[in-house]
Amino acid sequence: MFNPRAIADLEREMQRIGVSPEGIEIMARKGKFYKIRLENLPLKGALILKQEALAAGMECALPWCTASLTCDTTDAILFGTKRQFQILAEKMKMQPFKGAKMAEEIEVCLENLERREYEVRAGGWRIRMPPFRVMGILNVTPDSFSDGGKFLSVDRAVEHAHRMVEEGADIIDIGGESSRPFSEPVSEEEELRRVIPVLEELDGLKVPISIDTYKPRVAEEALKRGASIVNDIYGLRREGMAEIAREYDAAVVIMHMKGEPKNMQVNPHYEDVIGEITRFFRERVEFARSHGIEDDRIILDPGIGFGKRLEDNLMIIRSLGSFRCLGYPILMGTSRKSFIGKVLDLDVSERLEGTIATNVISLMNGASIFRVHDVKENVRALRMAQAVMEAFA
Ligand code: 7PJ
Repeated sequence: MFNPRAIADLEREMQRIGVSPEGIEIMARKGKFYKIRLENLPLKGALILKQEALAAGMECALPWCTASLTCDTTDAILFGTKRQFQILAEKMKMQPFKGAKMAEEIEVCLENLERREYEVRAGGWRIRMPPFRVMGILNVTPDSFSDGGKFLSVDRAVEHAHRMVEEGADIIDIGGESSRPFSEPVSEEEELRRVIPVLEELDGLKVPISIDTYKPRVAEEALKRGASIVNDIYGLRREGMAEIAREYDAAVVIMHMKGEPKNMQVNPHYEDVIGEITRFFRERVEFARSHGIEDDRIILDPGIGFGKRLEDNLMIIRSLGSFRCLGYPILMGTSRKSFIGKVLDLDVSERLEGTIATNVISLMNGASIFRVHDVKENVRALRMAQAVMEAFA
């Protein structure tokens, strides 16, 4: 939808034919095309919104029930240029039936969609983006689907972590419970037994460590031993997790998952996968904030493969940009996952190229952090993609 590169190219082309700086500024706003969805609007407010949108020369799509006046609330899809959105927001500020609230939502979303830089605080670390960041996966489980068992001994896990850092990993993500589809949970004790010795050996590592767990106690023990990010596939839904993240000033990855690993791939179904994940993110962000977790400690992750069909995963990668409306950096975990195997008909050991393709497109669509097994190869591909995206920008 909104492509900052295309705008930069448009501005440069105007410069080349000698357009004045003032003129470029005014006109560039008409070259930025956005789509924003507003939810749960009162019917009367939505009808005013539609009138004002049309008056500004843009569009506001509403469902049939708003024309027949048979619903009380509705969603709306707005699309138009940045200039048109600005005119619309000014007009809506003065309107009744939640006009001011809609105006504010439009302005906040517009600002977030244009945002290109994030800084995440994780314990004492500050993680700036861009550049993109790569999170290297360190599985210390006997049953992880792609490298299960390989890094079970502490020494080998530690060695692998160091190798990933040498290859360009900016974060090391340690996990002691497999969350592959249909897997059974492991006990807290077993998970601790797997991850704690590795964490102790990684003391002093020169990049931040994240702990891939949904168990508050495992998170706490890891944070005590130097981890600074809680990577939670349950999105802080387990009792006590938010409090612990807050207490240790950790950053949190809030991931979307439908169901649990045990049952998530049993007939997953969405009416509207992007809308559903967006609502989940909004609710979870509010929850995190209400527990004292600050905005610059929050990372969002749509949870590729967690209760999603092939078409859902593909749609999420395509539509990633719309999550940027919320204003948080986006993490993507596509590495070697089965949707790649389905498209390419390839076994898990043969999914590197597919992983790279999904990561490059996600980068272009606004993702900032990439969780991968193959650090060196993904770093190279993403750096190359970034160079093309930033050429002359
Ligand atoms: C993800 C994860 C992911 C985040 C796993 C696997 C399954 N954490 N942990 N995002 N996936 N944040 O690596 O295939 O996609 S475990």
